[in-house]
Amino acid sequence: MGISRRSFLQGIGIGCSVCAVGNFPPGALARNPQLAITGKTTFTPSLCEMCSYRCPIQAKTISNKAVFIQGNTEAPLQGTRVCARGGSGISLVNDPNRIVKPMKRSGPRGSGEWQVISWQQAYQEIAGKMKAIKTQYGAESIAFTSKSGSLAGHLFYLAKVFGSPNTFTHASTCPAGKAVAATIMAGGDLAMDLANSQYILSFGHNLYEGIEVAETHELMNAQAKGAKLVSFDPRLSVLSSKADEWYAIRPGGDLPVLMAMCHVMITEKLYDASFVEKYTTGFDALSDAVSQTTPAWAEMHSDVPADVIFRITREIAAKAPHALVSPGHRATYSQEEIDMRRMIFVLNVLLGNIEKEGGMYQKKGAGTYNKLAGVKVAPVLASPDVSNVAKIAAKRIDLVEPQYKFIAAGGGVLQSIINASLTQKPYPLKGWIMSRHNPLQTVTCRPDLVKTLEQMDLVVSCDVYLSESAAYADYLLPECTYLERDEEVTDMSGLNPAYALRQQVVDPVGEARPSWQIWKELAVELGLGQYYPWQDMQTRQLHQLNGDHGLYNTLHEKGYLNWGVPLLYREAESVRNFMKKYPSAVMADGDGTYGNQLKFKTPSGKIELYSDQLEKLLPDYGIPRARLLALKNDEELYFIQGKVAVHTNGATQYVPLLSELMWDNAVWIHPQTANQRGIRNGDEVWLENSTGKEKGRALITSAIRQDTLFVYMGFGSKAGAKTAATVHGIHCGNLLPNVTSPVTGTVVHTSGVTLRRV
Ligand SMILES: Nc1nc2c(c(=O)[nH]1)N[C@H]1C(S)=C(S)[C@@H](COP(=O)(O)OP(=O)(O)OC[C@H]3O[C@@H](n4cnc5c(=O)[nH]c(N)nc54)[C@H](O)[C@@H]3O)O[C@H]1N2
Ligand SMILES: Nc1nc2c(c(=O)[nH]1)N[C@H]1C(S)=C(S)[C@@H](COP(=O)(O)OP(=O)(O)OC[C@H]3O[C@@H](n4cnc5c(=O)[nH]c(N)nc54)[C@H](O)[C@@H]3O)O[C@H]1N2
Ligand code: SF4
Ligand SMILES: [Mo]
Repeated sequence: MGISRRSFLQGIGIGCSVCAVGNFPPGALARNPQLAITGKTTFTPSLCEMCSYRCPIQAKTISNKAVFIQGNTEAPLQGTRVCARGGSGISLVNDPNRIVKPMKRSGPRGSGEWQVISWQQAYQEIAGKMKAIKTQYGAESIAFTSKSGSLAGHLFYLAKVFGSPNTFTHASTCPAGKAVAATIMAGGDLAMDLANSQYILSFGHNLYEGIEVAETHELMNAQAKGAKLVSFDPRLSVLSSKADEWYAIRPGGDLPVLMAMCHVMITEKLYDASFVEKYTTGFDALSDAVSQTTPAWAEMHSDVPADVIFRITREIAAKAPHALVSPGHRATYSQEEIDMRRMIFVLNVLLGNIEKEGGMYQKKGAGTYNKLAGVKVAPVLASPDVSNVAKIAAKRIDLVEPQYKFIAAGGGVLQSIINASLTQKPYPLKGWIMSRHNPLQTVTCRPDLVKTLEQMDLVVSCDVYLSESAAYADYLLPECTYLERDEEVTDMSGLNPAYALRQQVVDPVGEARPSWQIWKELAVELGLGQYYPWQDMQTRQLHQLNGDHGLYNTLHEKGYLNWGVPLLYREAESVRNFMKKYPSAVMADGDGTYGNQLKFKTPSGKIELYSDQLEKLLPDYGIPRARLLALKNDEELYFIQGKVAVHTNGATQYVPLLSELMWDNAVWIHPQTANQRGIRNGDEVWLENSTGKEKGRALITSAIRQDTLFVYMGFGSKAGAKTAATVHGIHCGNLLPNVTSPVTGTVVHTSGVTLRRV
């Protein structure tokens, strides 16, 4: 594809926005007269929640008003850095348009007519309706959904004591693809040592816009030290613009390129044979599977030139093992998700980069670390103190098909709520309790989701705003923002053990409450109070810390604590440092490493390049076979999406500072594609397919393939609170049919659309 990365798009104007700030510059206050408050100043360490990455932060408050946020310097990878969204948390907490009292719908669903009610009335009426559904249809007829994290734990515990197995996180709309692939192959997820990598391939992992401050910063450091970054993305993302090479890959063309790279690695014997021999099974079956997947073949399916595939494979192999292929974060470009993510892990294995500097590694939590050190280095957290809860007999609505056996229950296949509701199979769903979740924006197929919500007897949303989905609820329960609540201790271990804590920075506004309190109080109203022996968050934290008051106080004071030295099992120097620090540590192997400690929770105990258990379940999926299913028809263009640096998913469009920064998601259109349709820059355009029709504004740019349209996700809400950023732009869920990829159960985020001028 002949797009040069120099012809960078005009008019987007958003760069990588991870900014290091000094210690609370005085200008931060002076520039904003609203914040020129005087009084007692405090600094509280906590965790951000402007996205679910939860970076360690430190918040400055004056007289109980949050005025400034920066990173928590106790966390080495964070420093003072936060991203634009993290810094704007003060705009969220101080926003007069937040929902701060419980509300009950007074008009039709989605109409926006509400009446304020008391917490007591909310609990009584919701509990009454839940009991009625339980009596008529069974407890399993209520679905509980939440973004994963500590909040999900409390909602899912309510589901459990109430008797419903149907709990879902956002996983099947986000990271489940790589998580399932890692589970099948390596028995669990692997993390990246980006900072020390010398050669990095990204297949749409967009770390300079889909920001996670620590990882983004590590990538910046690696590049500063001279690492080569190659980006495959159908459009020139900010990451692509900062890469050494960018290839405008055809949407869904990743699997062929990965298989061709694997083909070159094997046929040219560039792979780490001793690693493969010692730690893997299934190499011969893998070699067979990629024997025909040549770079020339991959070029036909991806538009990435064959000579480029040859060269890049040789280059990265030359830098092995200090090189990696990013497993990516968000699913899912095509129905071949499981094979695509598995092939990424395969390439990392062939590079022999596991537990090597600049490669992939297993996270080392306190349990593992202490065992190796032969002493208690870090505290091991106690699990929540909860009474025995009866096992639920009812089966989940999803995960019934054997192909889904690798999906973590609790995460589940979120979009099966649509299928079960509309087909009444395997049984009808009559209630939906959602927390920190905006499915109308973030799941798929908005029209079917509206039908799903309309046929429910009860819909409850716990949110900080009247989101598009909350607008379809019967009850809106206002959670206080992350700066107004305490939460459990979070495990943040990486190369060594670490914990962090979210703690209250300011008093909650209005009657907003933390959701752990809301679900506990609702449980009491349901007559399930006996399952809640704990008093408040402090008692839970103290229980987690095994009653260690000293540790409790230090964690509250610092907000983030880590122990020991970074440990990579297969790096002799790392192991030497570890053994020097802990004289009682397990002896190193003959070669001075902990290579023998590297184990994988798979049936063979090795990395399964070919998975028997998967092959038995689904003969077609046992080994990548590069069957590429069509993502669009011939008349259509590919429709793809991504994150923008200054917004989070379908959430921050409500936040004043961010809504003002960016309030529309223009449609990226290649000049030739626009010319053919008489479209000029700024024109209004229609995007349409069998799912829906959306009106947007054209951004003509050569930073995208001719056959592809791109928008940033999260705009164009059709209901809920109105801000500049919710009323403008393209609603992605209205252009995505409900398609699930096999084995991973993830929603496919690529579709086909037609394009014309309004
Ligand atoms: N088309 C398309 N769809 C996508 C994606 C895509 O790229 N394209 N990306 C996917 C990805 S990666 C993800 S992770 C999902 C995310 O989708 P969701 O899981 O729905 O998460 P968000 O949109 O981040 O936030 C959901 C809601 O949380 C509310 N909220 C914020 N803070 C709090 C809080 O402290 N308490 C409570 N109770 N509520 C709060 C916000 O107001 C918002 O309404 O979307 C996925 N959907
Ligand atoms: N600023 C910001 N940061 C965030 C978030 C946010 O909403 N905003 N969300 C957080 C969350 S929940 C997540 S999951 C991560 C997400 O982090 P990423 O997964 O890195 O983010 P996306 O922007 O969704 O990345 C998708 C990229 O893939 C490209 N793409 C689309 N189709 C294809 C294809 O077929 N092949 C290839 N190779 N590329 C394709 C898109 O153009 C886009 O650049 O970011 C986290 N950080
Ligand atoms: S990446 Fe930004 S928004 Fe997300 S948690 Fe970190 S600072 Fe907050
Ligand atoms: Mo995500």
